[in-house]
Amino acid sequence: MVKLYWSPRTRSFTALWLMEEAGQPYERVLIDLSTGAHKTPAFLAVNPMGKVPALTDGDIAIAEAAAICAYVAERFPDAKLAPPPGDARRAKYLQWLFFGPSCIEPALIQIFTKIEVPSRTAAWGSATQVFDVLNKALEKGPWLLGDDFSAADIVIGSGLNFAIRQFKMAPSRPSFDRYIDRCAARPAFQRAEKIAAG
Ligand SMILES: N[C@@H](CCC(=O)N[C@@H](CS)C(=O)NCC(=O)O)C(=O)O
Repeated sequence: MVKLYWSPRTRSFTALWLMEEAGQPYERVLIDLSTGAHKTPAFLAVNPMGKVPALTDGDIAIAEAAAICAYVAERFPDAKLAPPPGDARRAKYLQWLFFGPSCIEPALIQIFTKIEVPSRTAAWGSATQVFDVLNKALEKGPWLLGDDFSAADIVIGSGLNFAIRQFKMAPSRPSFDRYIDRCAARPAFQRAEKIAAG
């Protein structure tokens, strides 16, 4: 059975929401970050970074929230969380899946630390560019792939919910508000919130 290693009020929410969308039985293993449980040899064997979320599936171990999304979407194809290989929508699906960790995360760090990086050398361009591109992609909706919800929405939706709605790290925009509302209206998102709240 799939085991999800998680901790409340962390990026684990992405994986929790994902598993609730997948609709498959899974075991949750609560990692108490205050005790250092994530730095023990047993947990480092699951994720050498010593961070949550992480997931095991029998002998397979995987970490990094977006990679976990890609893995689970392929592991449980009936959940229809990813366009299958060969489907024309798959290119955009992969692009948005990677956009979270590759562009949104560093853009937020840039805002937080106020570091100046030339946009031509920064992999994410600039925070303004990241949020402008996202705004354009989300204006139409309802999802990043149009009518089809996918694991890319879990990565981007939980990232925006965390950074913009919960922690107000970046200014919101009407398209972001509507998108986060749509994500938050999903029953799986609400179940994940209840679990995370304890
Ligand atoms: N790149 C990782 C980041 C995971 C991460 O930063 N997890 C934090 C909580 S949000 C963590 O486990 N921090 C504990 C620590 O590093 O001691 C991902 O996307 O999954």
